[in-house]
Amino acid sequence: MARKPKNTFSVDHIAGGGLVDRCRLLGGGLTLGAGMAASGIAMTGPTHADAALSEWVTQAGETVRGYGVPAPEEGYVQRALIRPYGDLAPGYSFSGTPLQYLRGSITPNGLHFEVHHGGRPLLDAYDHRLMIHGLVDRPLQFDAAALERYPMVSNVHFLECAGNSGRNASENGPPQITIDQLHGLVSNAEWTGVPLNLLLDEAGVRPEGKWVIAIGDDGPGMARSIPIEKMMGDGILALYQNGERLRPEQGYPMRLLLPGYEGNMNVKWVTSLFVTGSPAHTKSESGEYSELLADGQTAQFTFGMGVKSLITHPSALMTMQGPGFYEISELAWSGAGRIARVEVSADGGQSWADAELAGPVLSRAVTRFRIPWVWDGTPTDLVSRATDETGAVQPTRTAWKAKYAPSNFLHYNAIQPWRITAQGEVENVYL
Ligand SMILES: Nc1nc2c(c(=O)[nH]1)N[C@H]1C(S)=C(S)[C@@H](COP(=O)(O)O)O[C@H]1N2
Ligand SMILES: [Mo]
Repeated sequence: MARKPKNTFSVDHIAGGGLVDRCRLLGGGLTLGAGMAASGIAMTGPTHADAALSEWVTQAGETVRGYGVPAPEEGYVQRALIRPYGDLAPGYSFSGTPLQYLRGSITPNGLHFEVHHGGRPLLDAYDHRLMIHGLVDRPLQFDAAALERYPMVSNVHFLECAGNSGRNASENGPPQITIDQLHGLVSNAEWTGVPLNLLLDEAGVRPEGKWVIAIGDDGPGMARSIPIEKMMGDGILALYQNGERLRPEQGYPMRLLLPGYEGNMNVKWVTSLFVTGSPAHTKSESGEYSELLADGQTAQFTFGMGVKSLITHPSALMTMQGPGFYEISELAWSGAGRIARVEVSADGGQSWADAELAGPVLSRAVTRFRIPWVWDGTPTDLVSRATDETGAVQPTRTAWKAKYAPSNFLHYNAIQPWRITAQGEVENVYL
């Protein structure tokens, strides 16, 4: 049988704009040759084997070290620092995960996004206590050492700030900023800790105890009311993040981790869980984190984050390296469960193809999706749209805006189109 000729442009297009079937690409003998442009660098001159020995192979290398750090060449991979009020409120500060430089689904601990309402407290972790009190039979307190003796669980979950992507809600947009600045307040980690139901059961929640008011040991008086069912259901008192103890930025020595719930409910440096019969209506929930709706009403207690996806490669302010082959790579997550599907369009939403998911697809965790694409060099819009296992579909910006008052920017989960210009520039657009 004749072998398939190499370097032919025999791509099965599965939707408009150059989207390619990934099975054909990786399993079907298709090679990335001359027609595909994403080929390796042609070798010229002497091979490495012929060349003189490099300096570093003739001497001993560096010795072992106690805690590894990234290669110095990767030093530019940093969180985007965002200080809305500058020196007027230096503690009130965020940092965005540089999604444009990451290719997996887990966020390295040093790059997990941060939101501090009053700065990262310089607390005494050895003295730190968590109190469980209020409507309980036995008020209890725990330090981190005591908690080490309890059974723990490890689960991968995303955390997303309710304000993430909110700048896309602006009528003065679309903002031309990189994806870490625009969408970086989402990260994904494996959280290990003690299930909260163990601790609440030990304290003995009384039948009238329906809510838990959680307070952190930092300045800004962040406090949230959490339904007892969530705390008892899948709430975790997290002590570890991707295997090591929590980073100070993430709430060391302990934080709440409420899978799928908006970031601010995941109280860091948590020091008090006060069991009550009704919510406290703290300023964090009545003032800061309630969405003004189109009809003038306020949506209070919108706990879960909506279904969402983002193309990270390419994304805003990147420059394409000419026409030819690319892999479009993207992230998707939902506060309601697993991601069921992500569709991608390379022609501004006229036609769609399913992206391939890079498993495991976990509940309320970030999933990476990929789809091959051959760009013909003409201007086009790349779009992705996620659906979760409950059937919820990521809305268009127009549909999202119609729900809310013009000023609202919280819980922004609309689809994100990226425009590829003829010059290969990538821009943020509203479709
Ligand atoms: N005690 C305390 N908990 C807090 C905050 C805070 O400022 N203080 N910020 C909240 C907000 S708004 C978010 S989005 C998440 C961010 O978690 P991270 O910084 O670990 O990413 O923590 C929440 N928990
Ligand atoms: Mo947040």
